[in-house]
Order: sequence, then C-alpha cells, then structure tokens
Amino acid sequence: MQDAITSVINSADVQGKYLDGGAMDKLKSYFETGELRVRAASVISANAASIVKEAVAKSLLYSDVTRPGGNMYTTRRYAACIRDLDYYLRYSTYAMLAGDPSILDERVLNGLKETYNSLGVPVASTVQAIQAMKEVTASLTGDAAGKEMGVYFDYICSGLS
Ligand SMILES: CCC1=C(C)/C(=C/C2=NC(=C\c3[nH]c(/C=C4\NC(=O)[C@H](C)[C@H]4CC)c(C)c3CCC(=O)O)/C(CCC(=O)O)=C2C)NC1=O
Repeated sequence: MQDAITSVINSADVQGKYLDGGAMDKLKSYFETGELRVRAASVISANAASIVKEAVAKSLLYSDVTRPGGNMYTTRRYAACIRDLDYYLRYSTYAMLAGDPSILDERVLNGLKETYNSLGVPVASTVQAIQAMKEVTASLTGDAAGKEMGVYFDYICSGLS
C-alpha cells in the first residue's frame, strides 16, 4: 500500500532526484486537506451502518436483485451484499485518508470482477449501490470531503466494470 507521500517520494527516488515543483504541490495539497480527511473519516466511521443502509434503500431495495431469483434474494446473499458495501465504504475511507488508491487495487479489486462474474453478482447494480453510497456520504461529510471520497468510490466502480 502507498500513500500520497510515499508515492511522490518513490517516484523521485527512482530518478535519484529531490522533489520537483509538481511533487511539492501534490504534497502541499495533501497536507492542506489533512484535517478535512481525518474529520470525514470519523464522520464516516460513526455512521457507516446507516450510510450502507440508506444507500441500499436508494438503489437496490424493491428492484429485481432483491426479488426471488435476484442475486440479493435470500438472507444469506442479502447479508453478503451489505457486507461487500461495507468493505467498499471502509476501504474507500482508508484510500481517502492515504490520498492514494493503491490499497483498493491490492485488497479489494484484486480478483473481484472474476469472483462477481462466477457468482452472478450483477456489476451494474453494484455500481449503482456504490454511487448511492457516494451521494449519502457526501451529504454527511460535506462537499469537499465528499468529492475526495468520490474519487475512490469511482475507482472501485471502474475497477469492477
Ligand atoms: C475486502 C475485500 C473483499 C471483497 C470486496 C469481497 C467480496 C465478495 N463478495 C462475495 C459474494 C457476494 N457478493 C454479493 C453482492 C451483491 N449482490 C447483489 O445483487 C448486489 C448488487 C451486491 C451488493 C451491492 C452477494 C449477493 C454475494 C454472495 C453470492 C453467492 O454466494 O451466491 C464473495 C464470494 C465469497 C462470499 O460469499 O463471501 C466475495 C469474495 N470479499 C472480500 O474479502
């Protein structure tokens, strides 16, 4: 896993150079948004269960996936879906704190698409639910932090698609 600092330093180190202006700007904006990130992470962790619940209500409930024959039908599969959304929320929060998406590649997206395809988990509905979490999260954290989180929710959606 990388963060905004290690990724900038690693790429300078590969070239054997001090940080250039662009790298300094990246670090500056990362440090300037530090408090925003930490505050957002605590709001999200205090409200994680209700963020997931509200996102499901907005996107999946009473749709084909929750009806008999749908992939979320039966308590076991419903619970698996809720658990997956909670993973996406938690790992997006880690990535937002780190200012870097690499943790999503390593711990969430690695092999996920293949798993979903083999179990018939519908990617389009999953993406809808993640987009709903993005909206619900932004409404709780405010626009600036919501935008930061949005980067990582979108990253998961494109990794799944
Ligand atoms: C931390 C990294 C990590 C991720 C991301 C993860 C995902 C993940 N989701 C799974 C299943 C599943 N995922 C879903 C999810 C859904 N079905 C729908 O219709 C909805 C649209 C959607 C929720 C948004 C469902 C229903 C299953 C169970 C499918 C089955 O067993 O038939 C499975 C198969 C094994 C299991 O059932 O636990 C994995 C590995 N596991 C991990 O360790």
